[in-house]
Amino acid sequence: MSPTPDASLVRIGWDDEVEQFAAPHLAAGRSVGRVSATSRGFDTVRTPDGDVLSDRSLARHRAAGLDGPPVVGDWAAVEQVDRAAAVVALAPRRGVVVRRDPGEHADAQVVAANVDVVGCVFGLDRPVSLRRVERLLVLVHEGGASPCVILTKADAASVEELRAVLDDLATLPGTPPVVVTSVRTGTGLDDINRLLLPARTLALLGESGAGKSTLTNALVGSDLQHVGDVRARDRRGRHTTTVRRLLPCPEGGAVIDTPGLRALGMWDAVEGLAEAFPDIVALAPRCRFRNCTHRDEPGCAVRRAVASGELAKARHRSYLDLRAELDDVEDRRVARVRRHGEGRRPRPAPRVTDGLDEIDDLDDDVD
Ligand SMILES: Nc1nc2c(ncn2[C@@H]2O[C@H](COP(=O)(O)OP(=O)(O)OP(=O)(O)O)[C@@H](O)[C@H]2O)c(=O)[nH]1
Ligand SMILES: [Mg+2]
Repeated sequence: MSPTPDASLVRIGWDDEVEQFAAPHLAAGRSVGRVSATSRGFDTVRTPDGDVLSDRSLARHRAAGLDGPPVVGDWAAVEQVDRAAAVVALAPRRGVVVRRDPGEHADAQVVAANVDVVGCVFGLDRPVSLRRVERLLVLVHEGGASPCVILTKADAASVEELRAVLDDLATLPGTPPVVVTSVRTGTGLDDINRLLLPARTLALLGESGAGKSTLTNALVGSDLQHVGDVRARDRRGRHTTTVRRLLPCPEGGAVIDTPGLRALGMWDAVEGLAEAFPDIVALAPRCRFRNCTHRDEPGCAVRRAVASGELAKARHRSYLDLRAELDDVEDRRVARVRRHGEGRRPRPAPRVTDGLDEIDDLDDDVD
């Protein structure tokens, strides 16, 4: 019979699948917990015996057949190696956030693992770009988590401004759930708390200054995360958060706070693209050519829909841009595989970097 699972881990998502992964490790005297922070060289793993600092140089992820080192949200088995601790196995990941590594454009970067809901966070103190929302949705769909748009700082927007943003979001087919919040007035916090129950994981993604850490603090009920003010000129943030961190919430569930995204490049998100653009997918069978790219082919039903006003021009443009970016990623990936003298598959393992690598200035490549 397996021992009773630790209540604090059950509250942040320990379930039967994790139990299955954990059983042989526990039997072998290792501890199993959830990665709550990653930084250069060390990963913090929350275990029933407290936080364990695992030395990444000792982690045996390659030997254990893992794609890369642990990321925040992973369930990990930790072994004592001499006087240090090392992660020796990771549970299969469900619901990941993967983007193109901003430094290495032919690599993937897993941002967080075992995520149930991704909150795409936008501050209402500055314009909300529908194109950014679309881009985030593609990424979230591809990773298998549920998307949710979180509009923060409701107290900083007029009723008309809020209405305009909500109307814009409503034009997206299959509009994701939208939650409007303000930490000043408490608006929407109950709704977010409900997303976390009973033991779900919410990852917050968005630009610097959007209010991710402020919201995290409100959800965990304590000022654990640093908060920075935004520039008066353009309401941009100052990249206050530099590492990803998973924090348990008092009622159950966990929130993952992440550094502000400067670059949100696509990585292998063809399925995510299709899910985020069901309107274009629905039109495609009416194109003359089965492999129509909806760019300039004759008899293209998508372009016809744009001409007739059935499909917004900006949405078509957005689709084409994201598609081109994915093709570019694929070309680079294939070129890399060729350079390494392998076949097209299996693809090279995504390289995983720690949160500090997010700090590279590609701020404007998103819109
Ligand atoms: N008026 C108002 N301001 C808010 C609200 N939430 C956050 N802010 C402010 O927005 C600014 C940025 O907040 P942060 O939580 O640091 O933003 P962040 O998304 O974590 O930023 P990075 O860590 O840089 O990515 C701070 O000055 C907060 O006080 C809100 O609900 N209302
Ligand atoms: Mg922050």
